[in-house]
Formats: sequence, structure tokens, C-alpha cells
Amino acid sequence: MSAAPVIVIGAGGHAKVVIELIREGGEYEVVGVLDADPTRREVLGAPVVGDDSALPGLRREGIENAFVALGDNRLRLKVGRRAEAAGFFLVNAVSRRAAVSPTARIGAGVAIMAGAVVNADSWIEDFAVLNTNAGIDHDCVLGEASHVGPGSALAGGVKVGRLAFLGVGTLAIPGVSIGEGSVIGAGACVTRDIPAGVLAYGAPAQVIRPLDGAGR
Ligand code: JB2
Repeated sequence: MSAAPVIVIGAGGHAKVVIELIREGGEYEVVGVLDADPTRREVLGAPVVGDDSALPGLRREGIENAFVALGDNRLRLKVGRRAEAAGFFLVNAVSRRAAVSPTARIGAGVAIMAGAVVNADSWIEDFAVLNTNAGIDHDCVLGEASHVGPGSALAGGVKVGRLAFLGVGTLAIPGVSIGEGSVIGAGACVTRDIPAGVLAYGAPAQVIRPLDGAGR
């Protein structure tokens, strides 16, 4: 069976990783990339064919699949929902070198990078990213458009709120929750629940300050 065409949205560093994941999977062929900067160029050999305003036209041309490869959580969610509204099916990009439990539930538009581990009964919601060599144990939840950075390790039953971002090498002990939109700094060790909308870091992680509405 031939590979189905897919449009990748975003032409930066995250898109490079995603394009290679999609190619590795073999199910889809990246036929074009959309970027806020529509200058004609290639990303790992895939042509930039316009900006997001091209989505409805591409759908009319018969392309059914898209993947939003934008690292910014809020932007990824917004653009992903826009692509869905334009009639696209949001595919997943899951590395063959990731280990995903058969009892895990995976939403749409999800990226799971090489070396990632997803254990039993965990739930990865739409547009979440589980980055390179990050592991989540049983019964974890990665909320909508959240991002667990490379090399992170979450013990069983950890809940990551929607739009939350865990920096590279975050650790979390069993059962803790990280609130919606919060940012955990690289190398933190989360030993207590972290509320929504804050920056926290350190070992053990401490709340440093509230974030603004844009998550900064
Ligand atoms: O609304 C948009 C939009 N806004 C910015 N639509 C589309 N289609 N593209 C948009 N962009 C484009 O996203 C920019 O023009 C730029 O080409 C790209 C962002 O590239 P950058 O390399 O800065 O970030 P990234 O999102 O690809 O990757 C970040 O997140 C990853 C998870 C980086 O921090 C990476 O290092 C990280 N691994």
C-alpha cells in the first residue's frame, strides 16, 4: 500500500524531528510543509508550500492528513484545532524506537520521540509531545498540548495538565500533579503538586513565580 500524503505544519527544529519520525513510520509521505514564513525552501527535502492560509486549498486538493510540528504548546493547540476545523485528520508521529504499552491511550496529533516509554494505562491527550528518551510509567496522564522534555522520568500516576511544559530531565515522584500551563525548569524534581500557571524548578521543585496569560 502506498503512503498517504501528509502536510506538516511548522518548519523549525521540531518539524525536522517530526518529519524524520513520519518517514521512519512509512505510513505517510510528507508532501509539503506550511510555515508562518512561506519563503520557498526545503526542510529535510520537504518543500515549504505556503503558510497556514493554504490549509483549506490543500484539503480541497484531496490531502486529508496533517501534523502540527510547532513546539509552542499554545500555538500547537490553536493551529491543530484550526487544521481539524478545515477537515484534516491529525495523525500521530510515534517513533518505532519508542515503547508504547498496548493499554496506553493516545489522542490525535501526538508526537512520541525515539527512546520514549509509555507504560500501562497511561493516557496521552491530543497534541501532547513526549520527547526523546522521556519515560512515563503506568497511569500517567499527559494533558492536551502538554510537552514532556527530553530525558524526563515520570513515576506512576503523574498528571501533567494541559499546556504544561516539563523541561529537559524533569523528574516526578509517583502521583504528583502539574497544573495547567505550568512550566517546570530543566532538571527539576517534582515531589509535591504544582499549581496551574506557575514556573517551578529545583530539587525539590519550588514555585518561583506565576506566569502571565501567554505562559511566560
Ligand atoms: O502560526 C504559525 C507559526 N508561528 C510560527 N504557523 C506555522 N505554520 N508556522 C509558524 N511558526 C514557525 O514555527 C516559525 O516561522 C518557525 O519556522 C517555526 C518555529 O521554529 P523553531 O525552530 O523556532 O521552534 P520549533 O517550534 O520548531 O521547536 C521548538 O520546540 C521544540 C519542541 C524548539 O525549542 C526546539 O528546540 C524544541 N525541540
